[in-house]
Amino acid sequence: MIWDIQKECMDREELSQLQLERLQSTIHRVYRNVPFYRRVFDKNGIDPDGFGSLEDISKIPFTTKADLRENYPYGLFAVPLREVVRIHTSSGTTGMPIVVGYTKNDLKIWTELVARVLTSGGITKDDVIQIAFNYGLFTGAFGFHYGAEKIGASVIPVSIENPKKQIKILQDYKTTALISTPSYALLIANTLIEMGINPNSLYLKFGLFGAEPWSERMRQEIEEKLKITATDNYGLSEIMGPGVAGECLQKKGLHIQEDHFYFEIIDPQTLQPVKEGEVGELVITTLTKEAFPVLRFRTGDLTRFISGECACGRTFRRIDRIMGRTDDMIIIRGLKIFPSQIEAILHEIQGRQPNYQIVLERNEGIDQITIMLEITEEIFSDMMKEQTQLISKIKERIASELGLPINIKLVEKRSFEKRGEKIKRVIDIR
Ligand code: DLL
Repeated sequence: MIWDIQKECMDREELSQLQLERLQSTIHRVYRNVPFYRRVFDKNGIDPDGFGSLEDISKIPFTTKADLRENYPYGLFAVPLREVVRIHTSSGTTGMPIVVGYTKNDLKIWTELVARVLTSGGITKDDVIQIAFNYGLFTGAFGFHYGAEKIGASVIPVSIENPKKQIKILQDYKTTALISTPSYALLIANTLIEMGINPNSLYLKFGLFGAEPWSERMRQEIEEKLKITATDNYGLSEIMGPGVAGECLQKKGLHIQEDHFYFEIIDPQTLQPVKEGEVGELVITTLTKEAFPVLRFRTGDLTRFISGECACGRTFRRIDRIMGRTDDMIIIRGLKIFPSQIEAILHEIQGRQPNYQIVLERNEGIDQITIMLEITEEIFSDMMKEQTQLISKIKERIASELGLPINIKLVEKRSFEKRGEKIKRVIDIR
């Protein structure tokens, strides 16, 4: 049996009706229970009864990360704390974390939605799932854990460990699916190769990866090195955690869970909806959340809607893989650049997924950009010539393709190893 797929195959009209009813009830709930939203509605003269169609959502101002931060820790909860049965936080790479709560019903829905994305990534009750996300305040591990149990798979809650220990468990426990960040999966794959272990000797078939940006090239590298099918999973704690969107085995975009969330894509500058298929910032409204509902939350994540039907049969729309974050856009000397553009060039030159950090500094009023790039032991330990050649090749390519003069600093292998946590690519100390 394919778990619950019928729910993702709704007729569009029926879906819009369901979304509207759920939106109306969410609006009433937040107006009644969340002083922040009541103030927003009253200040803008918005009548909570004035939502006769989904398009009316455009009357509501966007909710930003700053709004959530200002209400730290519990200011935006729509239920009393005694109704809350679980608390997580956003990973908080910048500033204060955002505290999110779940009622019993929220956890039930979260579990169901994760079960859906696991199923769409190929997982069944016969799988043995190794969860290599950090168990803690981060939503990744617990989210996948309960979803996988709901399907009836066998869950191994390894959490983050050194890659050799992960590999021992992959081998001994006959793991069939790995769940982690893509960069950690690649670290495990590279460690496997260094240890001389043949990936075909493992039982691994599937990898569900997410929580940080990755590229199609990186997917291919992971799939080849681990001999698996790898799918992309997207989510964020402010909305729920993993389970917001996930790829099916077609690997042509991530299906969004439209019966529980309303998705918009806007131009981050004009704040108007982009044209169908254009890239913009993803905005999400929760439709069923009880403890921590949010209206028109600006995720900061850049993507686009993918049009057309998916061969898997799900009718829920798809978004493209996250292309970057609005706040990761590097604006330097008037040029707008995303780390993914630099990454693609590094990948091509090195022939494998690069491990790097981009440092932005200001020297005597002039912005400088330095790429700290990890290199292999061979290149690092000897051969000044090879190092110099590599540096000038990268400099030339970046100058000609992005029009940007850069500095490069080569660093030893594993300088940025983050043991499975999210990798931060841009350090701005200007
Ligand atoms: O990262 C939830 C999650 C856990 C998703 C496990 C998937 C798998 P946060 O820690 O709140 O929640 O971080 C959310 O991470 O706004 C994106 O910028 C980024 N992100 C999440 N998934 C992806 C992805 C979890 N598949 C923030 N591709 C989001 C690119 C992603 N970026």
